[in-house]
Amino acid sequence: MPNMLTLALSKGRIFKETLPLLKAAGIEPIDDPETSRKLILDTNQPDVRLIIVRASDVPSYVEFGGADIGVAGKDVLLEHPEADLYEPVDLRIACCKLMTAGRVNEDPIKGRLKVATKFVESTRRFYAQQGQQVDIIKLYGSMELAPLVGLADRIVDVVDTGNTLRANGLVPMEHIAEISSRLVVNKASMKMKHTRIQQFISQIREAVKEQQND
Ligand code: PRT
Ligand code: MG
Repeated sequence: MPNMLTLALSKGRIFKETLPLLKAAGIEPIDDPETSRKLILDTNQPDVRLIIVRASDVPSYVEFGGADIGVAGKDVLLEHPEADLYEPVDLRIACCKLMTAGRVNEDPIKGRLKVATKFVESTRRFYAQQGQQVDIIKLYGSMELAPLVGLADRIVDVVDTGNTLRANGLVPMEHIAEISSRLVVNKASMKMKHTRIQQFISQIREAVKEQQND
């Protein structure tokens, strides 16, 4: 179908929180990705399908045309400042904060600060703005562990309730950025499927407004 719209979403909180917005735009998936093993989900609209990708892969799928549209956390987008994408709508979902954190009773830090994170780009930028030289250690998950075993002095991670930090004897320290999920759009798709995508964007914008008023 030449005017097919492919939407890239990640499982979990982004999928759950995007569903009501899609529904308001008249789009409902046929299968539930939490129970289905399918990576391509048909919807009630024959010209719209959803693809299920890793949260951090959404920008690549959309930039390089594997999907026309995607939903990505701002934390993920900040790691790809060079990505050639439109970012037309703040969906105001999956909200959290990008923060530094460290041990509750940390010893005085000697020498250069060691910071463990999967958000290398945002971390580099944050400490550069502070004029502080740091060593960044790239991790792919369970960052909270790093300060506990002496791999790093601090971590940079997204924080919602702060329960995960607390459970590991860590405290949030500096606030780096407010995070929410954004609609992202492939630039060529925006040209080629302009009418359909503009319609989708305005429906989603309306749905976001409605949700804010609730
Ligand atoms: O799992 P995968 O490696 O594929 O990717 P992911 O972990 O980035 O995906 P997912 O679905 O967990 O998160 C998708 C997006 O949700 C992120 O890119 C953020 O924009 C957003 N988001 C909002 C969050 C949180 N809130 C959040 N709390 N992402 C992760 N967390 C983590 C947090 O780091 C902690 O480990 O959830 C845990 C619970 O948080 P607390 O503070 O409530 O304890
Ligand atoms: Mg996860």
